[in-house]
Amino acid sequence: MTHDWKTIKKYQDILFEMYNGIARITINRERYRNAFTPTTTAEMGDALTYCRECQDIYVVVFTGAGDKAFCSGGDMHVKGRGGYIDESGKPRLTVLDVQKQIRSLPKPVIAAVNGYAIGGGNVLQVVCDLTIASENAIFGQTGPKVGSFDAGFGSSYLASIVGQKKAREIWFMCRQYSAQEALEMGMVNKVVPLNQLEDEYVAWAEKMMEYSPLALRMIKRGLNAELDGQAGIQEFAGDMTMLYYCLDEAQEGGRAFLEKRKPDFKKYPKFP
Ligand code: S0N
Repeated sequence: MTHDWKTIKKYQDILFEMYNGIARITINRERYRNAFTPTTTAEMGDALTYCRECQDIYVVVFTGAGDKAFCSGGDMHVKGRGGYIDESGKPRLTVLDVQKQIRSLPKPVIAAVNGYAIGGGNVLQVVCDLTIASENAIFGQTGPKVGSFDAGFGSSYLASIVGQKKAREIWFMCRQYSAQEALEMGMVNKVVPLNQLEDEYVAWAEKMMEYSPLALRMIKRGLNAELDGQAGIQEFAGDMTMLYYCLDEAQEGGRAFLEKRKPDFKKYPKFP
């Protein structure tokens, strides 16, 4: 079944749509197996910023246009010295910013992998919180073969999912893996026939939408914090501060300062 997706905003390289609290970002470069350029990643970043701000969006889905590819990584046509060359001639590696935005987004992100997830395209699905793949999906890294690599999330976060030996195999051997193999190594959560992919990710998103957004947010923060060092702790602590600011105890401090009196923190409950 296809759902009644409504366009949120029009872009050049992506589709950005919404259905029932779910935002869907589709890389729309089918001609190039949905490879991304700096324009594509800038648009993905802009859409993710919207998703962060919008109160009506609960879950974000990434997918690719057509039935052949989710994403084939950086577009080789614009790969230059120092990065992928943007329209003004500057080299950029802006997919890294998109990866950070996905991990930082306080809402679940699902990758709906509908074909090849190769190179930076595989890293993109790896950094999403959940991955649902169609049976025709194929996963792999090509970096050492084509003169690139992602030694950040693309390697270390991958290793935290599939294990160090398997991550090294994936990168050193540049093999391609079937959806079933990806499932067996824990790189995807579920495999379904291609014609059931949309129903499946909508069902997963709608199930999560029945649950407490704040609980999901804090779980995501905690899982990230374990791996992301100080940057992860900063985000986790930021959300703790947000929650603290919701308490009367936190309000008392600021109020007392403005009223030029000593704060009275003793009246607030202390849990054992
Ligand atoms: C995906 C593959 C396996 C699909 O094979 P298939 O189905 O046989 O199709 P093809 O005939 O090969 O492709 C159809 C047309 O699409 C073009 N095309 C495919 N992929 C790309 C691409 N990545 N860039 C540009 N064009 C692409 C083909 O050329 C073909 O066009 P025509 O019809 O004109 O011949 C197969 O296509 C494949 O292997 N593709 C290459 C995949 C690959 O190697 N990707 C890795 C690219 N590198 C990265 O992703 C770098 C990582 C990265 O992005 C990064 C890392 C760290 C820090 C920053 C960055 C950053 O870039 O920002």
